[in-house]
Amino acid sequence: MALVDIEERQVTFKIVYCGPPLAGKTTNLNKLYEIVHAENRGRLMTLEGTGDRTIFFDLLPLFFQVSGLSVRIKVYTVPGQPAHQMTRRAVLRGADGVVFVADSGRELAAQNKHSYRELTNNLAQLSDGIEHVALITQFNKRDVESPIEMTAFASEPVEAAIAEVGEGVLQTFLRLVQATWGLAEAEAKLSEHFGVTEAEFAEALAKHLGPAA
Ligand SMILES: Nc1nc2c(ncn2[C@@H]2O[C@H](COP(=O)(O)OP(=O)(O)OP(=O)(O)O)[C@@H](O)[C@H]2O)c(=O)[nH]1
Ligand SMILES: [Mg+2]
Repeated sequence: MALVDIEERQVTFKIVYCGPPLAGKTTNLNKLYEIVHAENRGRLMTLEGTGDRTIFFDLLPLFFQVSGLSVRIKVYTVPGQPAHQMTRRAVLRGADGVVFVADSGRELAAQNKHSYRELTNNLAQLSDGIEHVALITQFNKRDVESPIEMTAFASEPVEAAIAEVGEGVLQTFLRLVQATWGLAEAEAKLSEHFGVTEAEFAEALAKHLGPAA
């Protein structure tokens, strides 16, 4: 559930990038950092082990204002390597929105499925119910030779990306954050408390976190 502070007029969302090893979770975050206006982001924290592998998590804080409401978005990535299952659970705790980054490599279809199952199991155990978390799948690495078909794992929305060159990165993120707002609106009546409609939020989100001029 999003952190809603009515007196301070502040909403905080936690977004987590999950998915199989080397699918491009950290690459998404790096590109997001490059794309977002400097005044709307904090420091990008990455914790990598050998060979650029995430060992704990990466974190990018983003923020903007809409109609006097302060919106803070904490964006995390989890480590994909099998050994880090406990870390993934810890980072996922309290997530309001999740991007599942699937790898489009043909030989990786089974690994995607396995990782998606682990994610949904974790979400079911960690949250009040998986339906309280916004979820989107991004099929990354669309540049590989004969990429796998883009089919949702359940009924979640799907986006294509080539994160390495920034393609689809912002689109995936904005769509997920918008869905996250939608869930929080349904549960905490944000528009009533803050006088910000879903359309106003979407406009401010795209304006402030969109590509730097
Ligand atoms: N061909 C191709 N390679 C990509 C793309 N996005 C990322 N990569 C490469 O995939 C590798 C893994 O990327 P990371 O972002 O570190 O993957 P990760 O999911 O964070 O990996 P872990 O933290 O170990 O789980 C790197 O060599 C990236 O350059 C893409 O769109 N296309
Ligand atoms: Mg990583």
